[in-house]
Amino acid sequence: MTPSVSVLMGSTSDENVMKLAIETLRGLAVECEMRVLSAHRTPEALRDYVIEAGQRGVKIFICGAGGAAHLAGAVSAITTSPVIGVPLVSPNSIAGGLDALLSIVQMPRGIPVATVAVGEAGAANAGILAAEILAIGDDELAGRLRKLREGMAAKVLAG
Ligand code: RP5
Repeated sequence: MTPSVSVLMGSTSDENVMKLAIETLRGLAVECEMRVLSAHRTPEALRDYVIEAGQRGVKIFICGAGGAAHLAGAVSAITTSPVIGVPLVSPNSIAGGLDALLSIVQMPRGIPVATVAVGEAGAANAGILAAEILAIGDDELAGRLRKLREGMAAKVLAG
């Protein structure tokens, strides 16, 4: 079965955080695939992959990158599928990932990237957001998302 979601990251050094997006998607029974591809180190391979993945049936791209984080914007330039950007803290980050946050969130008009929080919360939320987009046409997935929310509420109320 073709995965519905592709989880991309600019470097293997991003994997520790981006695996949270994958774990979140798997927890919701959403098929996904993962690739390490860089907008600046492997631009041709990135373009080939995004086109080929779309042809295979991948519907949403989650992109995590740090520093001058242009992976999500580059992917959004190639596809009209929804792109979710996760700003990461890289070894050369300034201001705790503010550099990546601004790079990802400040896309020029016309080429959108849905930007989530910096780091682990953002990676997990990217998985949930991708599932929520898919759940528009999938009642069973919508039910699993409701259960996830109910579990969170129960934890809070249990103190
Ligand atoms: C970005 O540069 C990557 O997404 C990573 O967050 C950062 C550092 O990459 P490495 O130098 O660790 O490969 O492109």
